[in-house]
Amino acid sequence: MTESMNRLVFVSNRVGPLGDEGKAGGLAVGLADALRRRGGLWFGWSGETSEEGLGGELRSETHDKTELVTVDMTEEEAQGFYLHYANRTLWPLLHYRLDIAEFDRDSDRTYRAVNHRFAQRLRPLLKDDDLVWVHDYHFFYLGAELREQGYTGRIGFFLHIPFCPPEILGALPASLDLVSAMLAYDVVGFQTETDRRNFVTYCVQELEAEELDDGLVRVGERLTKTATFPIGIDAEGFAEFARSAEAQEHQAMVQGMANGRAQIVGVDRMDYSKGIIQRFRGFEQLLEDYPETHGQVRFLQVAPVSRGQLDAYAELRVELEQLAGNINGRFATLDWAPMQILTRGFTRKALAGIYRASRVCMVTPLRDGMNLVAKEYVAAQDPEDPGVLILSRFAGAKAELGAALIVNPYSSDDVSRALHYALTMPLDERRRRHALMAEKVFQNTAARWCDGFLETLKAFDGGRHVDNPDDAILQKPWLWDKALRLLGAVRPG
Ligand code: GDG
Repeated sequence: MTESMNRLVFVSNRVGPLGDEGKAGGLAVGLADALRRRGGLWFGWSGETSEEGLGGELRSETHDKTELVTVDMTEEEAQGFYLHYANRTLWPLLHYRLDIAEFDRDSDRTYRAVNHRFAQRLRPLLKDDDLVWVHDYHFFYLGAELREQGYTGRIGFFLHIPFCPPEILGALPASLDLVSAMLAYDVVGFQTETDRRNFVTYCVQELEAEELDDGLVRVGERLTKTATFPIGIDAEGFAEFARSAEAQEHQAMVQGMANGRAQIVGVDRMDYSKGIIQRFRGFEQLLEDYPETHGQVRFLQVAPVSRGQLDAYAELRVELEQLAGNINGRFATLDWAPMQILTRGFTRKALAGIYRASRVCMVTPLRDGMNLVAKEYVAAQDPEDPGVLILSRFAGAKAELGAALIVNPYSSDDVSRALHYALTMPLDERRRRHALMAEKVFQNTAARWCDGFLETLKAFDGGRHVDNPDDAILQKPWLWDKALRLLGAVRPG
């Protein structure tokens, strides 16, 4: 573990919760674990809107060694920045969904303005030797903005979601500005090598960057370090959850409902990237192709509603509920309903019990940065009698969990065959596959992810050969010229 004297500063769209009863959201789960151990400052949006918005009062709460500082947005800021640009433009685009990504100039402006105002509010809280770690697709421009406001300390960025190939990213009208601004960070981290490569390829093809050894990318005088840091979970903690009284209660409940049938589970924020519709079709295909499974299996999909204000998400919910209804209508008998969908959330302990009660877990996203559910399922199993993980080839987790049954989530045949194989897999094969996956999950934890990123950030000073901070701008002529000139054009006031 890193013994660092530098204060840790996290920036992410939403901060907390630090407790284990937390809401759905992989980023919160990973960061809360890291901060509980190391302490520091966590800065982000309060989730509230007010008239003053980002110009309003900062709210601060202290939990042990961690200070959570939040600020509101105005309704307009929240709409343009969060609902529109982050979730209607960047989220689909970076998940390779050019077909549903929406591009418009106003939300692009609001997104940049919000990044600018966040930097203005954060800047006075920063000390020169802090390690500033900015998270995710909400803050591509924040590092460049902090630099412009004179911050010369180390700033790293980690992208929790995929980074799409240049052929797709190029459709974003602001892609040049966005990638240029990313180069203001000292370290840019990705979940997988595929994501990192897509980023570097964009830099080389579109920004005439030079790719050097050790993940370094040079554009003009500017050096940026790129690297992969696959995020993990607190595996020991989660395994303990799975043995807790609350977990056992839920395990017993699920097993009682299954009534001797093999339990299949899916757990996802309700999001089109998670491939839940395709998964339902794969399950339906199983019932069609293998009639002997009738009355013998039960599929539970836990899908807490997220981003419900967006049409695409509201429509997804309707479609999923209809599809589940159709499958039940088609195959159910008087004493058996093949599937159930629950749109409420559970505590993490309850979730651990549900995982442990399930013979098979389907993690079949169409595209996913990592997918922590896959790792949680592995950690929650009884190693003597473990369940089987079915994992999409398009989840970042596939790089570490190759011992899962890997499927193409778009192919109902593939999913149905994998399900059948999982349901009939002998105990020794289940144990063997589980042991291989558990080794990774218990080794590559959230703590290791955090330490790995911070060590890299602390060690790297290649992008900051600046003796006199006043010279900083002169040393990055390309960056300032190309990226910040454009930012300047949209800055409020
Ligand atoms: C993003 C990236 C990346 C789900 N239902 C409940 C609940 N959850 C928790 C799960 C898990 C988390 O939510 C979901 O994490 P994922 O990693 O699967 O997905 P995203 O939310 O899309 O996260 C992803 C992640 O960031 C981290 O970098 O892995 O690729 O998309 O922890 O357990 N938690 C509770 N009740 C629920 O009902 N308490």
